Amino acid sequence: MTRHYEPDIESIVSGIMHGNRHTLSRAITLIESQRPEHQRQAHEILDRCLAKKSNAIRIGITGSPGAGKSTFIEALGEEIIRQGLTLAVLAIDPSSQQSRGSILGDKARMEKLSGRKEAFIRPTASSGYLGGTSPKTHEAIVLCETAGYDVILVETVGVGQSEVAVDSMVDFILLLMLPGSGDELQGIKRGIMEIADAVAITKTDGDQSGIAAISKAEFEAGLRMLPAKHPCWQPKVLLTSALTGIGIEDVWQNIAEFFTAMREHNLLQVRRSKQLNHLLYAVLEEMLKKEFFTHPDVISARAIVERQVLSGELSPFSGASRLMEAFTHCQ
Ligand SMILES: Nc1nc2c(ncn2[C@@H]2O[C@H](COP(=O)(O)OP(=O)(O)OP(=O)(O)O)[C@@H](O)[C@H]2O)c(=O)[nH]1
Ligand SMILES: [Mg+2]
Repeated sequence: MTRHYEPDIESIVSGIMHGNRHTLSRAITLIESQRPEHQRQAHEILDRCLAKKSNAIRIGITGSPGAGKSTFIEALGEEIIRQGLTLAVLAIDPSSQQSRGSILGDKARMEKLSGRKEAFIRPTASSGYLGGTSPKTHEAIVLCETAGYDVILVETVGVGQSEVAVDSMVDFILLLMLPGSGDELQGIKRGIMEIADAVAITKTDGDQSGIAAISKAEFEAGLRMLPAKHPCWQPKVLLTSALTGIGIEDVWQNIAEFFTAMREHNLLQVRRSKQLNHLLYAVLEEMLKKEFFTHPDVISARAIVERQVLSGELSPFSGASRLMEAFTHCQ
């Protein structure tokens, strides 16, 4: 069976290495597939791709639904291309988690960018993950790097926990906030602020500029209260508008400064090692879960155990142990 797929894998790997977009897309589809044989092929492709060194930088763009992430990426993408660089955008479709956003919508919002040969845009389904980040996103990043893109941008919706996942796979996190959202600092956004390497206040055009200046001061004060994420870096708050282009160049400049500082302090390599370690356990966790829930003995024991737990006959703890026993008995 393996032999049957070998020539295919060979040509896929070679296509990716030569920057063939169609092949890259096909390989990402394999990564996203739930079918075991596709997973095996994807992992074989990834193994080969990981062997190729890449100097790409990985940037996560996060923010609430409608904060302006896709439009911002379109503007930042133009700036990146202007710098003579290429970019891949992994836009995570939040539609399965939230009612807003759609794959088609994102493609339309990045219309200009998707027409550029220097840019590769790939909307991906969030497949039930909070904010859409899963090991699969990390794997897609690796493929885009192998295809030779200089900058990888990952768009995720900020819904609390998801940022922690995206933080484990990118080097720099840009948090996009709407003007007047300073009060969100008290609640859920605090966690996001802790992992932000920069905050961009979006849509500071029209009559928003006054409110934006107040928000900037609020976010700066908020950031000062937080422990440093990296000893060599103090996150900044920048005023931006994807509509007028205000601040977009400054954001890119800030990102470039970050990477210079990280390289000077040898921290980028440390971060990459941590990312690989995280991927190892994220993939392992996926494999274990799949193995567990598809095990025939677990499947047949589940209905009984669930019923017993719900009727109070069994505690959830004993129920979980019972399922575990069903799983490990036949190993
Ligand atoms: N005035 C103004 N409007 C903007 C700007 N950027 C985005 N918008 C508008 O804000 C709305 C949402 O923008 P998107 O880029 O789709 O936001 P998003 O964060 O990607 O949204 P989701 O992916 O659905 O979470 C759209 O109607 C945009 O036209 C800006 O800089 N200025
Ligand atoms: Mg979007």
